[in-house]
Amino acid sequence: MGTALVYHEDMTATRLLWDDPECEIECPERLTAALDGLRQRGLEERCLCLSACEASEEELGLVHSPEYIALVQKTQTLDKEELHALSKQYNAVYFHPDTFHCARLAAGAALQLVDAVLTGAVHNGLALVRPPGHHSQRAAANGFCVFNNVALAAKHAKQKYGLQRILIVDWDVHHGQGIQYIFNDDPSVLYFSWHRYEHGSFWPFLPESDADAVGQGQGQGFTVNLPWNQVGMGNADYLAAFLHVLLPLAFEFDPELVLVSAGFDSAIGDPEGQMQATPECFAHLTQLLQVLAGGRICAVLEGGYHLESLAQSVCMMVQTLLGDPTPPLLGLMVPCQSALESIQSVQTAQTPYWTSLQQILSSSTHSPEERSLRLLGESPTCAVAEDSLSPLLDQLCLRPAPPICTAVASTVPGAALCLPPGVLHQEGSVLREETEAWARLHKSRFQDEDLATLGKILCLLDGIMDGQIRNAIATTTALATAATLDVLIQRCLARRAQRVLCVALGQLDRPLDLADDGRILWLNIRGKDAAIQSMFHFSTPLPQTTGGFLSLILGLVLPLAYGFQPDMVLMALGPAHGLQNAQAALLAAMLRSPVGGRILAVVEEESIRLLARSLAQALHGETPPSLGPFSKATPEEIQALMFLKARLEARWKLLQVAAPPP
Ligand code: Q9C
Ligand code: ZN
Repeated sequence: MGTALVYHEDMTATRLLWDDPECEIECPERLTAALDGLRQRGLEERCLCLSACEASEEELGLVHSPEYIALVQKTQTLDKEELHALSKQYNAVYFHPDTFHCARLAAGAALQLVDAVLTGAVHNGLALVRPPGHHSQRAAANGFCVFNNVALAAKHAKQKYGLQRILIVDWDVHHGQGIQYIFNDDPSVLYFSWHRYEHGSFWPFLPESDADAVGQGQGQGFTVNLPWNQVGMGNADYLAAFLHVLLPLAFEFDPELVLVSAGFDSAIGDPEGQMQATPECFAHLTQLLQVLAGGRICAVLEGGYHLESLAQSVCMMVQTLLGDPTPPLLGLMVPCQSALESIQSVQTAQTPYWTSLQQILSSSTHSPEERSLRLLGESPTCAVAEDSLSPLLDQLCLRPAPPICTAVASTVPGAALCLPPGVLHQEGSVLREETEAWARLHKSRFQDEDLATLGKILCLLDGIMDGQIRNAIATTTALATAATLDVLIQRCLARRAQRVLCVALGQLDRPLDLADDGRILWLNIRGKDAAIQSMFHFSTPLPQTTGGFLSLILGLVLPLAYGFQPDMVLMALGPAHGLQNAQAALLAAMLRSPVGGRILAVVEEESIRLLARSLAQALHGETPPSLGPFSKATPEEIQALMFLKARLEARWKLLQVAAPPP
């Protein structure tokens, strides 16, 4: 099981044969640049490489009319003048004698990828294709697109595998109106697209690209458009869109397969998009999607016209599909005013159809007027920095993946834990004297028999901080959990960690001497009421509904974690933590993204037998099990969350979710 890469060299054959400044950016070098990038980083050889085969006419017929297919077929025999004349009948399209062959390979590649994932040959994959597909319609080429590769993939998954819920995430910077039209009234395909819109003044200039286009008939609520009304959207804006719009809907929808219209013209440097998101952002977007649909992700290349930016973004995505840790996200984690307004407009349009959004909005504590004033005062506007590209592309961090993925040190016999293969037992320990010195600081709270365990846990922590181990699970006696967490925090700081995020569940008191200097962010999930000690220390109850739990993770924990940018996450499950298996796994899986996987989970030993396996699987990169059927958050759960968000968002800007208009 791994990652498929579907490609065929023939797809570099089609190219523009006449002068056309609009079309010249869609060139063969796009594919060779992406592939060279994958080769240089040793990523291609880690994939299962599949050679693309042409889609059959019958397969093309899943989306396109017989007349249109015949017309494209005919272009094989046209001369340059005839090709040029035909091209002009469409918007932003060029034909080449090899277009039919390439476009059939591109569609075929998308179908093969779906087959590879749905037969279980691989977990996920990327089809590197030209021409792109998402603008293409039943009987029309459009925007460099000839056949709609992703729409064909969705139809194929429905028809051949009987899938009932498919999520399409279109992160290309243009609106994939072709996909929207094809599934407009189909509730089995949830289509999400963000796109440069500028209030309708950007190509393809369609009113139906706006947020109020939600689908029709049975399909209402299954088209989700997020129009960007300014250029310069960056990492924080894209993250906010995922955390506050796409992921809540996606969890509620519960897809069986995720298709990504993976256009990288939404990345920094692209002449079409003029956006600012750096290549690592696509690693994060990919990892966030990996918690859905059992990790079944099929990505198909769409746009992306800055060769260097495209190649790096493709590498970031493939690296993440392969399971490597995400590099840190650069930049201030503050969404811009215009992005917040766009997010708000989608929420308003989609609220009638999605329970998960209704709750965020209905309980907003701010009046709309107060809200827009505050946002105006606090949030920067988007701007494209002149020479921002090369430094950002240069400093792209490619930390090597640690040799050991997940390690465990347990007070409970290993056999009792049913750990998945590939998880290593930690035998090493730091020196006895060192352990004793740390324990002495907390004399009353460590028993003699705890010392051996503490030595091993400290060794795990060192392994993670030194890049030898990606992440780890440790158990402690219930009594020693708080003291252990205390020691771990101190040792992180002693080892010069800049920022440590502690997510403490259950009865774990905040260490008394915990510094409030911004180096520790302490979130305790326990008890009945939310409480705030400072901008870095607070607590909130554990929701009992799936809706409440998801809102806690997507609406609070992840925005805080991304805003804090920790070097290390300590996730502690103390006495009476109350987390179920699937909840613990999801929390661990999602906390990996903002910290590049560096999590040390400390679990009191009473619950470890139940939790160890799924926790280890999640840290190891497997998709967490389902939380079960979606249940609506209770008013109390929402109230607690809103209480915290309202007070914390002045410091933690990724928490911002704009209120609906009056
Ligand atoms: N400067 C894809 O990315 N030209 N197609 C727009 C605005 C057409 C983009 C002109 C862009 C088509 C797959
Ligand atoms: Zn595009």
